[in-house]
Amino acid sequence: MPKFELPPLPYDYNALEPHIDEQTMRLHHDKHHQAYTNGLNAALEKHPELQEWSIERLLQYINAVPEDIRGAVNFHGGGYYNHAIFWENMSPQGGGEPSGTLADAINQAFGGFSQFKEQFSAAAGGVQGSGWAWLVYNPLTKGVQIQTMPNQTSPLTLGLVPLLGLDVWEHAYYLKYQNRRPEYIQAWWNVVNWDDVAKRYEQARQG
Ligand code: MN3
Repeated sequence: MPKFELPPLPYDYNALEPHIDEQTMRLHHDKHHQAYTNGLNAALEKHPELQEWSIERLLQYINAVPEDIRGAVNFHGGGYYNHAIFWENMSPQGGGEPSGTLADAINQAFGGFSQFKEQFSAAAGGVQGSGWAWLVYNPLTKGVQIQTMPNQTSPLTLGLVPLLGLDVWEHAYYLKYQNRRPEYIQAWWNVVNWDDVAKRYEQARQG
């Protein structure tokens, strides 16, 4: 019995059309996310003593993971966790702007939502090769910040709590947008599930 299982998409494969196309969602969830899940389980099979560890603990304490599987857990475990957040960060009823305490935190950090959107889009567009852009909560500053991460490495490995992630691997957009990553980024804002981001922010704030 594998420890981790592929979480189901919280909506239909075509639900994010036209912003994110059905074929991309099918491949991204059923093939890519499944592969990270399988890779994580395969790595953990070599170390049954880690069976009780949650995915958050594995990533937050990545340096405590045995060296022979550390790279695999960082990559596949990060991929498993990042994508689980990514699906929930989006909704067919998404878009618009955050409200409440999350909006306050964004305004405090960036001076306003439009400034945040601009800086986040630039950060995502600037990721070299494969990686992610994140809005994270920093427990040290008790504020939010933008953090880009290479490949599948999770912000948790830096002690940062992921709130909103944008996958800018080519597999996330190439079928529909080809080399036009900025178009994909602009379209993605239309499906951001701010309720989910706000929920993560409140949980992070409360430790
Ligand atoms: Mn991906």
